[in-house]
Amino acid sequence: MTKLAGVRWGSATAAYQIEGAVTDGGRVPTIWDEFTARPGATTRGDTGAVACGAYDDPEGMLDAIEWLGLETYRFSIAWSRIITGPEGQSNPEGIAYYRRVLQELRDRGVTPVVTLYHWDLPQWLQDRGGWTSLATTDAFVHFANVAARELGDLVNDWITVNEPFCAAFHGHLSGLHAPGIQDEPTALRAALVQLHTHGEAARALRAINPDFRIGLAMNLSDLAPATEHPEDLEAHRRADLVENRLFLYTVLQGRLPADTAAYFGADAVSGAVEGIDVSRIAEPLDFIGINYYEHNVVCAADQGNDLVVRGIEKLPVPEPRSSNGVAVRPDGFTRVLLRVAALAPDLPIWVTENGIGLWDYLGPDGTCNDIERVAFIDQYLDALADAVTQGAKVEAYYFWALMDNFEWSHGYELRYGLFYTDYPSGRLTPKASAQQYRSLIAEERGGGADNARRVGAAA
Ligand code: IFM
Repeated sequence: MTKLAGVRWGSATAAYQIEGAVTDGGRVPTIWDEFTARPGATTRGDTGAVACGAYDDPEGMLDAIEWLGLETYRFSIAWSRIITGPEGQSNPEGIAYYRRVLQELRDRGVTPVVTLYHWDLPQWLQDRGGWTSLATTDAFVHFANVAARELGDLVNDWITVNEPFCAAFHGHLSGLHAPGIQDEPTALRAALVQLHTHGEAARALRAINPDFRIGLAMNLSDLAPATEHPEDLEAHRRADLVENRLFLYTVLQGRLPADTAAYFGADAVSGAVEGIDVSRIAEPLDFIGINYYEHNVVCAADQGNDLVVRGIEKLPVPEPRSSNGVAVRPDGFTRVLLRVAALAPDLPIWVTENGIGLWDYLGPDGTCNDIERVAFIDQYLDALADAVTQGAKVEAYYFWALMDNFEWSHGYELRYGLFYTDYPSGRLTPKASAQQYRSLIAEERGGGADNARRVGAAA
């Protein structure tokens, strides 16, 4: 694995997915509290009310990080724990919680990367228009300023927004995510307001400390046309516009892809950019965060079967695939990284998420033998090495996730963790994949199995 010598090894989580304690510590309600209360919104009606209990007791999480020997840990801070309402008051209890986690990470030699927005918009902002309103940008910049001032002595690396595609198109078109709206022009506006917010927040953070490293995390999918027929090529282009180019090109180039108006319509585009200077979205980045999960083959279809992109059908995904039907295609990971590298050759890439959702379980001996995830890690790290060999400047890799957590509309059924979470106790058990990732990190950091014992706490 020496081709990956320069890569920093990490894992990731997000606030609503792990913290629980949604009414404690001065936290105010978010769109996910409201959404999960709707009948049928999530599998079995699961909510993030308890999750992994990381707010009440972060020790298990911190021990897991140390046991793995992670060099870096990516997590999000909940806007709703830091700013408690329209007047912009900050909440000392929320700030104290994150300071404690950050100090513990520092004491354990782990570099934090903090995501500011991982989908948990305060409900009071949703009530005033949410991601369709530029007032949300102002509120976010205020939150970013408070976070940077209160936590900036313990954090140098910031991610403004996570996966704006999902927050925009699943939150406002498919309706699978909070706030559960189903309207295409609204989704496009939500995408643009988030990108605009990213640019404004990046400038605000830099003004506070020019040494901060700032990026955003976008999920990009690897898409292939089913055939070379012009209709399928056009279907592929449409899917690529909505899932990839709208975000990637706009952030890197400061202009919308040329086919945006042809797909969404001129009126929707002019509504989406109202009050926004698109060129300012391309604020220079210190790194680009790439979350990679999806590979799909698409063809043209009148009715279509995609909840977001019109006029396309995604073909059935052959084995191997995750428990929720996502293709295991490491070659797609290589392609996505090389695509980004070709567009921005000098920009460091941080793989801010990569992982697989499985219906994991503990066997009678109390262990979780997640052989599919073990194979996944082997294959995807080979794919990462291929991309690096071909010129992708990858500096960091964060496995999603550190531990099983609240998987949005899938609730707790679908598990992504290296650690198995026992709900609701929050007890963590390392899966076979955690053992594997730990050994790999130890080897990469130099020192093989002996070092695995040194860098990790006792199991
Ligand atoms: O759990 C999510 C995460 O919050 C965002 N990226 C994809 C993960 C797996 O679905």
